[in-house]
Amino acid sequence: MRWGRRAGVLVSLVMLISACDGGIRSDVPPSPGAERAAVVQPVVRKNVNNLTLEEKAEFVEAILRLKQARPPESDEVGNWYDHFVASHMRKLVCWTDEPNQGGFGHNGPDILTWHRAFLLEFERAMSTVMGKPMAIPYWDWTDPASIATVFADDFMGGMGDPNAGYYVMSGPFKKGDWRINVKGFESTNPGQFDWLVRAVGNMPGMSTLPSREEVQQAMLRTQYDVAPWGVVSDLDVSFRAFVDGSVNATGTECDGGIVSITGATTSLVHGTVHMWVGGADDQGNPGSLTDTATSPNDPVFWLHHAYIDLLTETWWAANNYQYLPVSGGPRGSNRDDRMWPYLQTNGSMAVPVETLGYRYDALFEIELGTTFIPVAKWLALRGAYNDLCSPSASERPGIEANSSYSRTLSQLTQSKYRIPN
Ligand SMILES: [Cu+2]
Repeated sequence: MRWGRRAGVLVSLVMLISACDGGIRSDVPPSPGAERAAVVQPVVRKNVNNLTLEEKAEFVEAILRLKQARPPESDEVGNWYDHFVASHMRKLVCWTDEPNQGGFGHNGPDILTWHRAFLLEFERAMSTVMGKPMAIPYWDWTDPASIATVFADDFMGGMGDPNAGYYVMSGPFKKGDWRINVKGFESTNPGQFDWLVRAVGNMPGMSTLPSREEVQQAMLRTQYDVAPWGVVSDLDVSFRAFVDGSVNATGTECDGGIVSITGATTSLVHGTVHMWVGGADDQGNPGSLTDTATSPNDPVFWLHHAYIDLLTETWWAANNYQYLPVSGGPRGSNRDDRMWPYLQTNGSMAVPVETLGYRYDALFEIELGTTFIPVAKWLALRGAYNDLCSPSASERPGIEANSSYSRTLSQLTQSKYRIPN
């Protein structure tokens, strides 16, 4: 056992060393975060509930410092934090203006790979401004106890105040302190708010967070993704589409210069959390986390996407790090396509997170009665059970099986907001 553990450490060391020259690079000067290469152990991304007061304060401090720091030189936005918001928005600018734009990083297979790279760039930027290795914590929103931790004044600050236009009025990112500079296009962001808006749970049909059961359903999907590799991909098959979360979408369109989804009636996992936190104000204007393009304006974005990345890692670890499509997918979404503006390919992100310099304090596990078991073991057990006991049971349950998916959003189409991703 002891030897095994040591051998494991050795292997991760070798992996780390071989990953040293494979850090995140982009067309803009890279975040000067070379520290990662010198770090022997991967940084640990912890559940927000497991953070010490000091760790919470440091995460907040890193964000505040980035908002004060100069951005990478070629970027025209005012500070390093806003560089990330602008960079996220550029991914969603409709094709035509940038021949090398690549994929959209949303609504398709590259959402999980591009955001993995995006979080790594952010983590390195945090490490630079803090002068030490930093890790993004994650928010397991299936755990009701986490809500109080996240929306506390010593962390992400309060939920928006309904009597003050749903502006965040307390904590480090409150109105008057945390200015929104990158506002997105008016077509998808009609509010154009100067401060953070969290109309939590105020969007019709989006009053509850995704359940643990919903996440377990995601873990049952048998392929990373499936043709036609987009918002209409089969939710019964595609892990990516299920986690991405657009239900009944008919396609995407260019709306005021930004890519947006058409036809979605409700959402799952990832999209639901965006809309639960951001919500919509009483006039239907999207809150900060609701507006897809500029959603990193709300620092909750990082906690949410770290958990999406944890779920991705969980599924990948149980499915041999499968990435699809290998070829034939939309621009930028194939395995060997670059994740513009990063130089790396989608496939380079479909690897154990330790090789990228971080790990999670735990992966998602399946709840079975009073115990929790790893997803890979559960899939194996399930397969064995199906083989032995009921041939017909090997069919995966459809999403209709769970009533929590039947939320409808009839008012969605009448409102100004869009399903974020
Ligand atoms: Cu995004």
